[in-house]
Amino acid sequence: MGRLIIVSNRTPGKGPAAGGLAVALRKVLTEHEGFWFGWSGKLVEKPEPEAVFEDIEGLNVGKIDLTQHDHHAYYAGFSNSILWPSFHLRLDLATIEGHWYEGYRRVNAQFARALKPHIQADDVIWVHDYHLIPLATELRNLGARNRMGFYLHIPFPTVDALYAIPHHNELMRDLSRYDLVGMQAERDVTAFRDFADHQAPATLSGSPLRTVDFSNTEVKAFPIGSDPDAFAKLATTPAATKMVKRMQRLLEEQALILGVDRLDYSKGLPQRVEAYEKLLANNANFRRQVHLLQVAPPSRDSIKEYQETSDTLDAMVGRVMGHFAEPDWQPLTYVKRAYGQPSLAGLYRLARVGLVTPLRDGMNLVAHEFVACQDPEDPGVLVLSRFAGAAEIFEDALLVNPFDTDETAEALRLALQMPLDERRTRWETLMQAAKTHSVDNWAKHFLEQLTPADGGNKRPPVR
Ligand code: ADQ
Repeated sequence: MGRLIIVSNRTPGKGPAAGGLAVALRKVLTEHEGFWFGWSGKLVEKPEPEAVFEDIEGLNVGKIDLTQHDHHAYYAGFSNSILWPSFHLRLDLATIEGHWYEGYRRVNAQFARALKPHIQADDVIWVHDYHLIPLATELRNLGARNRMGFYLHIPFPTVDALYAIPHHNELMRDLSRYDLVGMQAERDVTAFRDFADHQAPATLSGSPLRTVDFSNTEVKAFPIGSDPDAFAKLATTPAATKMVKRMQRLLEEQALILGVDRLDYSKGLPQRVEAYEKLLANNANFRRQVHLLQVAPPSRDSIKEYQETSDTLDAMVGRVMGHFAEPDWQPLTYVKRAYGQPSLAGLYRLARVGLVTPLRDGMNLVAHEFVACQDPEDPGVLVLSRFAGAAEIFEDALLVNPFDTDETAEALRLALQMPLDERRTRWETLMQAAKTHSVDNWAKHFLEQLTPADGGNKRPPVR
């Protein structure tokens, strides 16, 4: 294959990469040359039309600036107030403002205009996530005939939720301009096919344009993962061990139940606290024996629905504390900030239960990281939402319906009382799955599929 161009909303910054994804893609880029392209993070009054290229710790990065007005419509607006809630089946939390779509398309067109002059004929382009669905259309409009792949990090919506998104047909046509569309899970591919096979009948206008032709687009599940070997190592480093020791002193003999999430309504945090409340209410013997640590740094807090989730969680945490805390015992700790990977790895290792209960999630890397950090001799138990993509590969977790807080409370009880033999057997299978689905394998499989030995088809420009 030729060079690889990775495009995402934000380009990676300086310093240690925040997540496994950035590390894995960085590795792929060093193998294939090429560059990473995206928004610089800067808002300016009049962006330069040309991208600025910079070497960031050996990685070639092309960036553009955006206007505040466009960025708001594209990011907080269409991407995160329409696409994110709808794709997570939270139509009740979607806000629809018509002009956001224009801003979304404007930014995608701006990305394409700045990127096109840097594309060579045999470059392969890999576009990431829901912010950039129209990018292939915009690039093909400018004459690009390269192989292009798109990876959706979040779940694909059911047909009805998709129909609730303004301009959904254009978005689906945009997806048909990619050669390969990668999804997290089989359920997402099924939902996509459901749309492709049963497209809505023409409405009043009867426009024949309503049918989208996917005959040149391959759609497949490529479940993402973590770097389990790196996390396993990290979990026993001095930095991780320091965290473990400090926590052990605080916890004394209590079993730690751990939640780690961005503060997002899709992560099911209020339901999780409610399940914990039920565990304590139904099993008085667990009081003073267990402790829930929920780490949840705020995200997207300019969006009203995120602030509301934060307020709801504050109130629930206060309720559980008020109800169960004693002068010398606290049932839970809620920390609203992010931690570095070494500290997280230590917490994962110490936890008796990893509580990962999103209402809906593309994959959920916290589940992978938790599994990778366990002590093989004395592993903790993963309680996992069946609505996370991770449930398709971690069948040996205790799978729960996160809406059913009685069921989650019962899973917590089983996890806390699970005998060592069963914990080991389950963990071994989970760790095997985490290794099979490592982030390196994910990137390798996606790129192999995107770049067939014969070079694949050359698409004609759109116009
Ligand atoms: P996210 O919704 O951000 O990602 P997730 O996969 O769970 O969700 O987490 C991403 C990363 O953030 C993990 O590496 C985790 O360690 C880190 N993280 C989360 N909370 C943290 C905290 N409190 N402190 C420090 N680090 C924290 C989107 C999709 C997911 C999909 C990923 C990758 O929503 O479904 O798994 O992309 O494709």
